[in-house]
Amino acid sequence: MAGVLALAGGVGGAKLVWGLAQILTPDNLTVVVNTGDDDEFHGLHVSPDLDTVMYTLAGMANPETGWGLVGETFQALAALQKLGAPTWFNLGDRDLATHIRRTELLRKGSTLSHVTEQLCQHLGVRCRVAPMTDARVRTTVTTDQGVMPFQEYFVKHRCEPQVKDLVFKGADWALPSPGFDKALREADAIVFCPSNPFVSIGPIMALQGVRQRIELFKGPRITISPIIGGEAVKGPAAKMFRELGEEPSSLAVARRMSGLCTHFVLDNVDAALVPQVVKLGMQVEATNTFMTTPEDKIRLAMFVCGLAGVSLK
Ligand code: FO1
Repeated sequence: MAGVLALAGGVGGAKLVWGLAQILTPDNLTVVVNTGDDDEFHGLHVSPDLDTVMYTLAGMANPETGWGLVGETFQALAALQKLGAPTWFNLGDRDLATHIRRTELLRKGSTLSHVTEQLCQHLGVRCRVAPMTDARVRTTVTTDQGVMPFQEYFVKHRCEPQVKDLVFKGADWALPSPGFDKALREADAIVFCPSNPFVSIGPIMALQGVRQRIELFKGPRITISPIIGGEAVKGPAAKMFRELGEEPSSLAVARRMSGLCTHFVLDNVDAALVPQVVKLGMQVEATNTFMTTPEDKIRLAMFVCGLAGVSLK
């Protein structure tokens, strides 16, 4: 049984993934993660969304930020700063170990899929976690302040520049990773976690053949809207909608997912939008999608698995 294929970006997606991992057996959950945000810092390959998902599943994530490790220190970064290195991207001491290990294995010829599998195994993550692709795909943001790599836009400029366009460099030729490919063939249901539709789900959909394969997928395909009451729970999704010419709402998310999804889950506060989303051809459900406590995450995961018709642990 292949169960659920969950597609996720960083913090928001990781919360639902954690809930799914509590209620599904490990062989019934494959998590495929955006790698368009990946970048190199201090010569090290950093995969922020993969690490957010991995640390969350391992119970090691920093609960305040959602990314990085709990109880982290930043002595290496302070030392790098003293040596004149740019340190706007906050890499913690223990987090650096992940990037050193990943970079070493990649340099020895491993794929990002294999490295991710190894890291997850050592951290005790039991479900399958795979990068969206083993090829190099990089999200670049065209803004009123110029074109910049995603992390420069997100962290260095705190998402302040006005977004004019997003390009997923390399995506046209990038094939889905072996784990993604297998899950697309074998999963019973696909879940689009509540991640940024532009920069988390967008790069995954831009990979060669993926959109078409999801459109043709036979089982339930369920999106959980990352927009609640016109605002993103975290991150720049709402701002991006505005800057790219649309009012942020669950309806705007649903329009982007129309044709890809069979089911759309929005928050109770957006229940008035249900009839308009139904017109887009999806089964629509309203529930509490705001996740803070472990119970919230498990409850939403159970709701989603109920729609997906997958059996629980
Ligand atoms: N996000 C920030 O807002 N500031 C940071 O300094 C930062 C450092 C960082 C280090 C490692 C890592 O895995 C993630 C990190 N993130 C940081 C999060 C990351 O930039 C974003 O969450 C994602 O790329 C967007 O999903």
